[in-house]
Amino acid sequence: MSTQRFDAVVVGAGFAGLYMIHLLRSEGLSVQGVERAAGVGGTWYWNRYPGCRCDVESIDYSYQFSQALEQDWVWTERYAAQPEILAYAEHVAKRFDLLPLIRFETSVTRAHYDERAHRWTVETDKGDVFDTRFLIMGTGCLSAANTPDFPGLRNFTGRTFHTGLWPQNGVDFTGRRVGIIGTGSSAIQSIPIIATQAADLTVFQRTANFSVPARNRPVDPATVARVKANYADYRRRARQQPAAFGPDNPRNADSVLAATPEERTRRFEEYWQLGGFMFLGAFGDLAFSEEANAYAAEFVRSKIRETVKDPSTAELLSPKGIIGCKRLCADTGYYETFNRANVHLVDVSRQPIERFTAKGLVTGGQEYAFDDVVFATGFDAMTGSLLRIDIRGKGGVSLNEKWAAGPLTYLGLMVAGFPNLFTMTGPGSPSVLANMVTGVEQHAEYIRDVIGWLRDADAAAVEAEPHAEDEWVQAVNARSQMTLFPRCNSWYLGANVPGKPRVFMPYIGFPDYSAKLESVRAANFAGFALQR
Ligand code: N01
Repeated sequence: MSTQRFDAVVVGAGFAGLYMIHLLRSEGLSVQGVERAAGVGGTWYWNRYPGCRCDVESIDYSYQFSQALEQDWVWTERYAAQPEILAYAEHVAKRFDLLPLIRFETSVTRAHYDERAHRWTVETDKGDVFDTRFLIMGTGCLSAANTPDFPGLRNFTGRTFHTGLWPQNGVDFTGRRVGIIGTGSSAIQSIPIIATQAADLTVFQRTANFSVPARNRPVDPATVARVKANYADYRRRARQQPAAFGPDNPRNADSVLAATPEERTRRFEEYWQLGGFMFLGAFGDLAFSEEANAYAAEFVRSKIRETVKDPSTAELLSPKGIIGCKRLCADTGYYETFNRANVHLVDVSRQPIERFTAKGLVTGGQEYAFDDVVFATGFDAMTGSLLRIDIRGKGGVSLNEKWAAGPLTYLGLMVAGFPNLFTMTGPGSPSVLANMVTGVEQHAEYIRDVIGWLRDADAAAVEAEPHAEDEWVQAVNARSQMTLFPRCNSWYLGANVPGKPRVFMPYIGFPDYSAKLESVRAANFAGFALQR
C-alpha cells in the first residue's frame, strides 16, 4: 500500500478525537482519523454492558464548542445512559461531517518519528502507512481492557464477557448461571440488572467499594430551560469547579471534625439524598484528612447495614478504606440486589481466584460452575491505550522505555523526546478527575493553538523541554500528596495492573490546571521548544 501524507493523524474517534479532527480541519490542515471500532463514541462505543451510564450529569457531560449543538440536543435523564451518549457522539460526527475523515475498524500499531524530516510514520493493522507532521492521540483513559491472566481461562467452556468490550447486540442472561468478577463502577452498575435476568448470579469481590445512590431520574425541564437560557455562564462556572462540573451543586467548606454528631448525621443524610458524587461535598475536609474521611465512610457503612438484610453479607459489602480514594461509585439498587435469593457474594480478598476449569472457576478450594462469566475487572488506565502502540520518538526511544518508571509528560500534553506528538487528556492532566468532555475540548483547543504558534513561527516541530517536563511531573505528584488519593490501591495509581509502576497519574484540580495552561500560553508557550 502506498504511503499517504497528512498534516495530522488523530488516533481515536471518541469525544477527544472527534473534536480534534473538527478543529484541525477548520484550521485548514489535512487530517486522517483512525479508529479501532466500527463507529464513533470511544468508551461509549465499547462499554455497552447493562446499566452503563455516566456518573457526571448530562447537563455537564456534553460539548460546549457549539452553541447551536448545545441548544438543540435534548438529554432525557439526569445521568445519561450509554445508548443516549453514543447517539450524541454519532449525532456530532454527522452534524459536523466528520465521518469521511475517519478510517474505522483500524488500529494504529506503530508510530515512529523521523528526526530529519520532523515527521511521523504511522502504520495500522490494515496495512496503511501514513506520513504525518502531527500525531495526536485521542486514545482514551479507560480503553485498554484489563483481564487478569487467570490460569486455565482457555479451558472454560462457557461464555465470557468484559464489561469494557461488550457485544454490540447485547447479551441475554435469561435463565443462566452467571459469575461476575469485580466490584468497581462497571460491576456495580451491571449487577442489579444482570441479577433480574440470570437464574443465579455470583459476585466475586476482592475489595468492597463505596457506592452512593445515583438518584437518576428524568431531567427536570425547568432546570434545563434555566441552564440553556445562559449555558455560557453555566459552563464558565463549571470550569471553576475542581472537577469542571456541577456549579450549582451545594458544597460545604466546613470541617466534619468541628460538627456535632447530630450535625454530621444531618449533613451526610442531606448529601446522601442529593445522589452521586455530591455526597463528598458534604464537608470540606473529606479528601484531605483520614480522620474526617472516616466519618463519611462510617455513614455509608451504616446505610449498607440498613439496606442489606443478611448481616454477614452487609459486613462483607462494607468497605474498610478511605471513601473517594478509589473512584466513588454511583448506583441504582446495588446493595438492595444482595437481598435477592438468586444473588450470592463470594469474598476473594484472602483466597484469590485460583484458576478456571471447563465448568467455571475455583477459589478457596471450591469450584463454582457457570454458563457465563463477566469480567468487570477494569482497565489498564491512562497509559495502557498509548503503550500498546509501538511509539518511538527521537533516537528510536520507545514510549515504553521512556515511561518504564511511570508516565512523564509536560502538562499531560507532550512528552520530551517525542516532537509533534500530543496526548489528549494524558497522564499529568486532570483527565479522569474532571469532566472528560470539558477536558478534551480544552486539550483540543490548546493543541490547535500550539500548532498555530508553530506555524506562525515557521518552525518544523515542537517538543516539551526536559526541565519543564521534570518540574511538571513533580508538581503533579506534590499535588496528589496533599490529598488522600495516594493512600489506596486505585487504578489512578496503576495499582490494579500487576507490574505497573505505582505513580499517581491525573492532575488534581481543573481550575489550577487551566490557570497553568494560560500562564504557559502568556509566556509564549514556555516549556515547549520549537525546532527548525
Ligand atoms: O473497573 P475498576 P471498572 N480478582 O478497576 C476487580 C469508569 N467507569 O470498569 O479493587 C478479583 O474500578 C477489582 O478488585 P480490586 C470509572 O472511572 C465509570 O468498574 O482491585 N477481582 C475491582 O473490584 C471507573 O472507576 C462509570 O481489589 C479483581 C474490579 O475488578 C473506571 O471506569 C461506569 C481482579 C475493577 O474495578 C473503572 O471501572 C463504569 C482479580 N484478579 C466505569 N482484578 C460511570 O460513569 C481486578 N479485580 C458510572
